[in-house]
Amino acid sequence: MVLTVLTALTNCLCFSLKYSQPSIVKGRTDVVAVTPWLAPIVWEGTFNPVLLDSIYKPKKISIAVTVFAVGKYIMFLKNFLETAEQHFFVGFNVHVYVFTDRPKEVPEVKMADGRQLTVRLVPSSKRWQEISARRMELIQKLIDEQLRKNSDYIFCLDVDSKFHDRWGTESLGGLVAVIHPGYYLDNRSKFPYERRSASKAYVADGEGDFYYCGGAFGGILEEVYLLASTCRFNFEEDAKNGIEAAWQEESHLNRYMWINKPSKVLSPEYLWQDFKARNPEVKTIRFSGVIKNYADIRPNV
Ligand code: UD2
Repeated sequence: MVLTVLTALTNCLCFSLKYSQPSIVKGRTDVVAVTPWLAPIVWEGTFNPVLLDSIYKPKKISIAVTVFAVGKYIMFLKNFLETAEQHFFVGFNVHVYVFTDRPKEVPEVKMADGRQLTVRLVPSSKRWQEISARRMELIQKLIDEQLRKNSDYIFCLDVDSKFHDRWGTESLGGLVAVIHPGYYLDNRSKFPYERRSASKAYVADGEGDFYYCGGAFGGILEEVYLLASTCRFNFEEDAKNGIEAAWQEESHLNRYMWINKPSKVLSPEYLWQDFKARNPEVKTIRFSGVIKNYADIRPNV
């Protein structure tokens, strides 16, 4: 009994914290903070970061991050890594896996204790669609070969992006998806899902919950493993039939999340786009895609 109580106390530091009393009748009223399947939708003002960190800190969790920087996209890596040091799971164990064909150009970025970077070599490609889509296969392999030994959670992020504000323990969950900033005010008939029924990424009219980003997703290893292996399988099945989904792996991810509902949904604060003006409900931007000239950086148009 004494042992049980002691274990419970060391599992959370929150008993020693003073924080405002939570309410179930007062909170944000301008946004929806829960999906119809009861997954939280994370917005600024819906969580207490200090409380959450105090719950996760004693668990000594480890977070893996994958980021692909193939060809000219290597130019985005420095900013991504430097801003991750300032905002992404600060104070936690983070292991960044950089996939690149240009290992010599990986910048030196000073990382805090408990944080490290590993470079994994990948072949170059003449088609950006292939680079983007092959990420699922390489994420699946990384989990198989490496991560089960040393990580609890994984986030898979686009490199042409940077952090501006906290992205931390509030984002942890089984299967985590980010709502795309471009479509969250639209009717689902406008979502750019794959609409050809011959594709394994097909989402029919009148179906789908949200439009999610291909540029950020994550969760516990086994959930992301299932997502990555399913999307990879479906992508390859499509290829055998001469089909490439409208938005490559993003289309397959959207189909997957429709069938397998995410257990946590991150609001567009977690992947905004720098060219877009901020909407009033977006109180902070945590991570955003930088403005880029596709013609300059992609290997093909
Ligand atoms: C969207 C998605 C992206 C992906 C793509 C469809 C967001 C913010 N972005 O962005 O994740 O789903 O649509 O395929 O949701 N890359 C390289 N080298 C290249 C090309 C791509 O390393 O030559 C990597 C890099 O990590 C990049 C990612 O692939 O961040 C996605 O490519 P993108 O940013 O060009 O795709 P984009 O802007 O169409």
